[in-house]
Amino acid sequence: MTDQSKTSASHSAWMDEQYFTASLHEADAEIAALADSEMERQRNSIELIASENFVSRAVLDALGSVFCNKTVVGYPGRRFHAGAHEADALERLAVSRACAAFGSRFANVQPHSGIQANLAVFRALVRPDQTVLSLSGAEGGHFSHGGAANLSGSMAKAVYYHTDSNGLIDYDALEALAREHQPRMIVTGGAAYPREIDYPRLRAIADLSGALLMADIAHFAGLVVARCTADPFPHCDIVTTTTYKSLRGTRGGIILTNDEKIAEALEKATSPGVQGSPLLHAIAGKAVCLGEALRPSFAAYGRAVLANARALASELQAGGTAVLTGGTDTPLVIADLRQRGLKGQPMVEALDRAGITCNRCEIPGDDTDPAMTSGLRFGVSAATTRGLGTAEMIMIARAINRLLEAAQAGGDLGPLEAQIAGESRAMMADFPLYKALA
Ligand code: DSN
Repeated sequence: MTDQSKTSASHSAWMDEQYFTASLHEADAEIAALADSEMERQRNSIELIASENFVSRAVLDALGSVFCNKTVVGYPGRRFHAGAHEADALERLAVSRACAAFGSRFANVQPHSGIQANLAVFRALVRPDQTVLSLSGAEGGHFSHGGAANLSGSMAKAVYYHTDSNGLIDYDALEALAREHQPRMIVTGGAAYPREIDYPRLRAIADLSGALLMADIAHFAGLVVARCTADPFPHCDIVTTTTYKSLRGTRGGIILTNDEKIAEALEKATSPGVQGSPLLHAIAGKAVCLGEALRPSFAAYGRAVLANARALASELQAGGTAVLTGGTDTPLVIADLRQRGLKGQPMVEALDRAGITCNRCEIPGDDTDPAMTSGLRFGVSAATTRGLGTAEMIMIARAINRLLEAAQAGGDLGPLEAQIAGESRAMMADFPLYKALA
C-alpha cells in the first residue's frame, strides 16, 4: 500500500494511457460516428414516435455520470454493497421528487423499464390462478398487462375488456366482466388509448369484487404531473409509468402507491424479484427529470403537448384521415387507415423517408397482420419539447395527409417523399437540438 512506484508500474503495464481521459470521439471512432449520425437524424426529422422525447442536457449529463459505476443491490439504508452513501442520498431524492410530482406516499424508482415495473406489480400482488382484467392490446392496452407473449401472461389469468364503437372504454361491459370474473386486479392505461380515464368509475367497478386497481400511465404521466388530465390518485392502488415519454426523462420505470403494505411488497418484487442492482445513473436521470417536472414551466409544457396533439388530430381529420375516438385527451393520436385502404407499416416507412417518424398501431377490430396493422400512432411529446407549436402541427398533419392521399391514389411516392423530407428538414432547422454538443 505504501510503495507508490510499484503500484504505478503495475498499472502502466496493462492500462491504456487514455483510459480515464479520452472522450468517446478520441477513444472509439466507430461508435462516435454512429452517435454523430444519430444526432443528425434526430436534429433533422420530425419526431412523432409517442414513446420518445428529448431529455435535457442536465439529464444527459446525469446519465453519463459516475453513478454508472456503482453497484447497490437493496434499498437506501439497507444495501448489500458498501460505499452507498451518495447512492442512498440520490435514490431518496428521486423517491421524494416522484412522490411530490405524482402526489403519492410511496415511490419505487428502481424498475429498469415500464415492463419491469409492471412485472414487479404482478409478482407482488397476483397469483397465476387469479384473474386480471386488462384492456386488449388492439384497443390501447399493453402486452405487459397479462399478454400471452409476455412473462406477465404466466403470472395471472388475463381477461380482456374492450372499447365501444367510438373507441372509448366500455365501462358497462367492463362492470359486467368484473361481476362475472371477480378479478384480483383491474389494469387500466396502456400504449395507445388516447382518451382520459374515468378512475372513479373504475374504482367503483374494482370495489365490486374487492379488486386492486392499477393504472399504467406511461404515455400521459407528464400530463398527470402537469395537471392536464385526471389524477389516478386517490382512486388507484398502484400506478406504474415509464419516465421517457411525456415525462421527458431517461429510459426507466417507476411504481407509485399510497399503501404501505403494497409498497413493501413491491420492493421485494422489484429487487430481487425481477431485477438486481438498480441502474443508478438512470435513477440520477429520473431524479433530474422529476426535478424539471416539478417546475412551473412543466405545467406549460403539458398544456402545449395537449394543444399540439389536438391540433394534429383535428387537421388530420380535416384532410380526410380518420382519427380514433375523433380526437385525443393525451399526447397520442391514433390514425385509422382503413377508410383510405392503407396499411400501417408501409406508411410508417414512407413517412420515415419523408422525415416524419412514427409507428404502426393495431386498432380496434383490426384484422390485418400485426406486422402491418391498419393504424398509425403519433405522439407529440418530443416535437413539443423541440418547441413546435400548433401552427407546425397543422403543417405536419397536412404533409401526412398529402402522403396518405398519394399512397391511396397509387404510383411512385418517391418524389413526394423527397419533397416532404426537404420541408421537414427546413422546419426542424428552426428548432435547434443540443446546440452546444458537437
Ligand atoms: N411501450 C412501448 C411503446 O408504447 O412504444 C415502448 O415504450
